[in-house]
Amino acid sequence: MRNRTYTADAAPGDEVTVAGWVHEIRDLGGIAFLILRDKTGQIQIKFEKDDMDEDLVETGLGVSRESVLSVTGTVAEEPRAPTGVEVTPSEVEVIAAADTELPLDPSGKVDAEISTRLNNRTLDLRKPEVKAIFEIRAEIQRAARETFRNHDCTEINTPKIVATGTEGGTELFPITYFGEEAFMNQSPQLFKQLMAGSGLERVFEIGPIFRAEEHNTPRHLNEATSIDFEGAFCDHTEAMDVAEAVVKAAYEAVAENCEAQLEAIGLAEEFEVPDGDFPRLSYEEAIERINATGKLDEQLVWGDDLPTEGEVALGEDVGEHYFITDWPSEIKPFYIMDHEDDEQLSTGFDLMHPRMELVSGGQREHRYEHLIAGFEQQGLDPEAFDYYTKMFKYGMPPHAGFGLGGERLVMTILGLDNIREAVLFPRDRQRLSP
Ligand code: ATP
Ligand code: AMO
Repeated sequence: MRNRTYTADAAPGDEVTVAGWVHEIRDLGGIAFLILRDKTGQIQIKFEKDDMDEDLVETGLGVSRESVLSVTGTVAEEPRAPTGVEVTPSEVEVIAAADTELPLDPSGKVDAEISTRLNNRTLDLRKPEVKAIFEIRAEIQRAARETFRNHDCTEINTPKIVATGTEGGTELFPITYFGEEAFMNQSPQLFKQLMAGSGLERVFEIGPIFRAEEHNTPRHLNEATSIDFEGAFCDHTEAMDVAEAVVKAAYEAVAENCEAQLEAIGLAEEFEVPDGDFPRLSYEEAIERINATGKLDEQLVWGDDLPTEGEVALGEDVGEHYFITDWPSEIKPFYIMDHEDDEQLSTGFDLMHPRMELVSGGQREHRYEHLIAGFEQQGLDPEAFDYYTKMFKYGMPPHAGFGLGGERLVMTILGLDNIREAVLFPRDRQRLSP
């Protein structure tokens, strides 16, 4: 609508056309108020029944809640109105009437189960506190893009239909590709490495990853958004610096540019940007500290992967974002490089939020013979990865990178209980539509 004014921009004295949804109608008899809602807020429309055209009053007050309305009128100051101004209408048009039975109450007066909300996302996102999550998510992605660009990275897009997996065979979604077996990609891992060896050198991608994980938890999705980085001539410590910069930039951007959204979610007062460098603990220190908390039934020993309770215990102990470095080589993937002076120790790292893992990364094995040996050690057939491995024969520089879970970043920044709150249309074991 060419002449539409957002409700937040309607100023006293203006003649405006506002359009949006009927949030509420309060009929007090001789006077009635319609609250109209759009993406910027709400505005009161005043109907003085005796002084107004009958048809206009009937149209305005006869509509059902959540119908879409356009109202033309004059804006006046009114201290008793919710936003301090109100519109006296001269024209009212019902653009799209809503059923009187709604599956969900967008005014938020009636609580709804998450499944009802996800089944009716359009209505759910009319609630300011839900909409705010996705405005913040967009801001976080914008901040990530800007940070990568400031680190000389080029944004890339890699295929999501692939011939081979990289992050463990059990988590692949198989599909049929013109009669051939193919998979939904679990990670842009191999493609971003191929680009680190190309003329682009430093790349990033924000895109979907697909994992056929069987478990149903508040922090796993079967389709997630991965924020990936790969840089040529980088080691794992530089990759950690970039990961730290992206996470901090996300918090800073939210604090600076999303005041209204934080307000809507109820976080404006308590929102904090992490300060200082994120501590870097070795895996060995991490298991010692977890054991010292006494919170696990069994003590962890060198070589164990960290169980969820271990991550939680360590998160409570450290109390801020932290890295875990120098993991045992055997529990990191084939593409991660070992330390030169100790083959048992990898350059792999994780960046943890006190609540959960956010990032995995490391320096990559760029030496052809070592890479092939790594495949064999993990029981993978290097032939199947020929498209990848052969590029390591034509001048592959040392490189490092990471993958950051986009929804986990939003979830931890906003303190959301369930990762599904950070996705418009989540994919989990029970949910394939909408
Ligand atoms: P009736 O006599 O049929 O009850 P009325 O037209 O006389 O209706 P008012 O006394 O003018 O109603 O207002 C009813 C209520 O609405 C009051 O509590 C008043 O404070 C409130 N009110 C009046 N005008 C506005 C306004 N522009 N914005 C918000 N609240 C208003
Ligand atoms: P990893 O498998 O650890 O590493 O994934 C990286 C990050 O992605 C997020 N993530 C998920 N988020 C929600 N639901 C899931 N099912 C899910 N799986 C992963 C997590 C995790 O830390 N190729 C490597 C990265 C690299 O080395 O560059 C990889 O994919 O936040």
